[in-house]
Amino acid sequence: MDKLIITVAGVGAETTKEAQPGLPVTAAEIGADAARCREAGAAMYHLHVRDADANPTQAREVFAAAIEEIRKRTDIIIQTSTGGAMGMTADERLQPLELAPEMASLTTGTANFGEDVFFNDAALMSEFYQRMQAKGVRPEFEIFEAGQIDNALKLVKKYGPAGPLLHWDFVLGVPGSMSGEPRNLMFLVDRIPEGSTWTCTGIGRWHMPVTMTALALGGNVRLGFEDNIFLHKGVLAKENAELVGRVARIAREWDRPCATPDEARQILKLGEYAAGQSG
Ligand code: KMH
Ligand code: ZN
Repeated sequence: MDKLIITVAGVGAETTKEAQPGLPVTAAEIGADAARCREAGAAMYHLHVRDADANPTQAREVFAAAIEEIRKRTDIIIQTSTGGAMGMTADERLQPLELAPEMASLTTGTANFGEDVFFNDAALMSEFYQRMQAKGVRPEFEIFEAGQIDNALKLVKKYGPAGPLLHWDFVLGVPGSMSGEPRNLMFLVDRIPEGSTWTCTGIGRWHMPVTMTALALGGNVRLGFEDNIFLHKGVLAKENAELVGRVARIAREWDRPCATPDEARQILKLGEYAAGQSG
């Protein structure tokens, strides 16, 4: 079994400082957070950024500042969000790709998201996917519902691969979408092609059930304040690294040490793909 890749979704677009005082929002705070998470066992950082008022933004220059602060401090893999926040346009959401990050998230389908709808129609998905191919950015397919796997596979069939393997992230427990029951994760993992790599995250109370199921199945895990702000029921985590440390500790007890960022790059075969390559 490969080493465990822990991804930290440390900022998100929906979590507020009021709800989680430890939420990193400035570029320097995000850089320091990523470095502490890396020390605690994380290999990847799923990056959202905030403007001066701590509101979510997809502005390229705000991403650039956060990436610079992360890079000053750590070698963690940076995966920029193309999901952004509810109601953003496709053009806004695409901006961080201009910085040619190592990876970026790509949701392949529309999903109910609490009281809102996270909009990703066929035209948007195709455009995002092809833009990632052109820039040599590895997509992480963010799957909230089962049919989104089929949509991702259709993109690969139509436009060609965007890397030597497919990497998936199952996001379970968003109100309005698939829950984090073990049987749901097992069903999704069963449907992705042989040779894929995958991670998963449980939203809110689903954090630990999804994490433990993933460890049992030999998958990877994502966690952090985008997805869950609590260490225990009613007890806020002090920082993202505290959540990383707990999962790293449990995994070690199961003889599954954490991958370093470079080990994760090898497992995911990052870098084995040139910009503009397809087919
Ligand atoms: N903020 C959510 C609406 C992503 O990063 O790609 C979407 C999201 C997905 O966070
Ligand atoms: Zn996100």
